[in-house]
Parts: sequence; structure tokens; C-alpha cells
Amino acid sequence: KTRGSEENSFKPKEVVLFQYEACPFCNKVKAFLDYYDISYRVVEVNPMNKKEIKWSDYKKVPIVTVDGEQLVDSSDIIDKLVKRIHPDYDLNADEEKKWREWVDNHLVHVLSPNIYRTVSEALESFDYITTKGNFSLYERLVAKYGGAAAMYFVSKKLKQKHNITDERAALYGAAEQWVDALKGRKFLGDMEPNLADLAVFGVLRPIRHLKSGRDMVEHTRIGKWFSEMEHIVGQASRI
Ligand code: GSH
Repeated sequence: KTRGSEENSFKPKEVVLFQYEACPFCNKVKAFLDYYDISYRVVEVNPMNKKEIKWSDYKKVPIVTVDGEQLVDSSDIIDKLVKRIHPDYDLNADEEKKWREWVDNHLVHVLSPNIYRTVSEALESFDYITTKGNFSLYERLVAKYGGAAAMYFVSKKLKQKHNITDERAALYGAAEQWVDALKGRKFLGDMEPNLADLAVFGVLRPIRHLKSGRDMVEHTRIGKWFSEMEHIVGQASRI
């Protein structure tokens, strides 16, 4: 891969991503790093005590450090990194900007009500979260059942907050809206994905193999684009 290695661009040397493996915002940043072939180290943060990010005043993930400098907030992290590797990148292209905002303001809010929709889906999600995440054995058990129960109820509140009545309909609707936005192109960025493609793909990647993600691929037209993205984003560049 040569993306991001043309002249007049420079690749950061040491990139560290502080994350939760299943967090959509973290996965958005990872899809970007993977596609641009920027190698990075992952520090999996323990969500119970967050001791791995105690050094920072910012209390959420993702946090990225680039050669020691701290970047926070997924969209902002991506803006800053893209400007480093492609100083001429136009971050104000209307369509790309609009759909990146749609991911942050709409798509992410549809996810929780779906992955915690039923007790069995909440358990499946937490099994994934606790298996991949940084938990002690004891925390894993507490988090799996306690977290699943808590999020089952929290997700009902979130659903109300974001005016979602039927969560699956909202998820399928969002997927169809995205496919319509492509207007027959391979990617929103045409022959190569742009930052909106990477954002949508990033937040959907962790749910792809959960029931909600399987249902989404089965009941909407998003599967083709998703497979193209899996193919082109390729192997993670995490070290
Ligand atoms: N706008 C932020 C971004 O795009 O990075 C949102 C980040 C965010 O909400 N992250 C969640 C978090 O760290 C994890 S998915 N929540 C605080 C916590 O876990 O205590």
C-alpha cells in the first residue's frame, strides 16, 4: 500500500490508540488508520477504572498520541491526522462532510438500542465486549451480566432520547439511506473510500457479527458496499 506515502506528506512515527475494542468512535479511528496504513499500537483501556488514561484530563476514548502529542475526539483525531499525511486534503467537501456528521449525529445513536435490544442480544454484545476488552476475570463476569442488564435498560432510555420507536427499522433505514447516498458509486469517495466511507464502516464494523449487524446485512442493500470496504481497508496496521 502506498496511501499517505506520497511526497509532501509525512507519516507519524509513534501512534498509540487508547481505546475500548468495541467502541464505535474508536473503531472509526481504527478504520482510518488501517486504510491509510499508519501503524499504531493499541492500549486497551479498562472501562471500570480507566487507569490506562489516568495521565490525561480527557476522560473518554478514543485518545490518540502521535509522537507524544495528545489528540482527542474521533472526528477531530481523523481531521488532524489526515492533514498531517495529506496537507492538501479538503475537509470541507460538502458531501463527505455531511455524511461524516450524519455518522456522529445519527448513525451512532441507532447502534446501542439495536445491540442491546433484547436480553439475548445484550448478552451477545457483552460477551463480545468482555472477551475483547481489558477486564480481570472477576470484572468479566460482573461486566458480562451486570453490563448486559444495565445496558438493556439504558438502551431503552437512549431509544426515547433519540426518538427511535422501532430500533431495527431505524438501523435498516440508516443502512438504506447510506446506500442511496452512494448513488450507484462503489464508494461515496467514488473509486476510493473517503472519510465518510471510513466513518460509516468504522462504526458498523464491531456490530457486523452481532445479531443486529447480521440482520442489517440480510435485510438491506448495504452488504455489497460493506464487503468492498472490508476488502479495501484490509488488514489492521496495529502492531
Ligand atoms: N465525541 C467523542 C468521539 O467521537 O470520540 C465520543 C467518545 C465517547 O463517547 N466515548 C465513550 C466513552 O469514552 C466510549 S464509546 N465514554 C466515557 C466512559 O466510558 O466513561
